[in-house]
Amino acid sequence: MERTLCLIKPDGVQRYLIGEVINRIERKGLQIVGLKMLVLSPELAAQHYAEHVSKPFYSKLVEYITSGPIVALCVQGHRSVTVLRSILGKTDPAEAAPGTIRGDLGLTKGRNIVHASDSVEAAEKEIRLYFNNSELISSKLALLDWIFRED
Ligand code: IDP
Ligand code: MG
Repeated sequence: MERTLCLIKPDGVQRYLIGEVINRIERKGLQIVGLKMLVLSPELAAQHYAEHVSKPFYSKLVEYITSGPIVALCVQGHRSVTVLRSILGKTDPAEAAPGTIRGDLGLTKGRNIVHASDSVEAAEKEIRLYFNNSELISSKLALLDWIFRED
């Protein structure tokens, strides 16, 4: 089963949206196999957002993501990378579709509540930044047969 990384960013935590985000992930049928709360160091933020280092918004982005506690989730399930990105919605919450986390709960890119890996390769790298193997659960959901059936 594919795995991906989700972060509930500092605004999501401060706005009491941890449960809301987790609820949407679980209701979709994806499984949370790793979960922790932490404050990102500038070093880990730089590793996480290395691809954006030359962007004009980079320093603000690092300030944002290190501004308070975040929740890191390792999420597992059928096509979880694509599915989780669609649950989140477009990067800019002003343009994100209603029904998505960003579309329903956010307004601007600088406060867009959540992160999700954008490819399987990125997911593997990002999961390793936040979790050791011993922190990830390998058991399957008891109800998986009722959630997932090969097309
Ligand atoms: P993503 O989070 O949807 O994958 P990316 O393009 O990877 O979007 O950008 C990473 C994060 O950087 C975004 O989630 C957002 O918080 C922030 N960001 C992206 N573009 C801008 C911008 O133009 N201004 C301010 N912040 C931005
Ligand atoms: Mg991204």
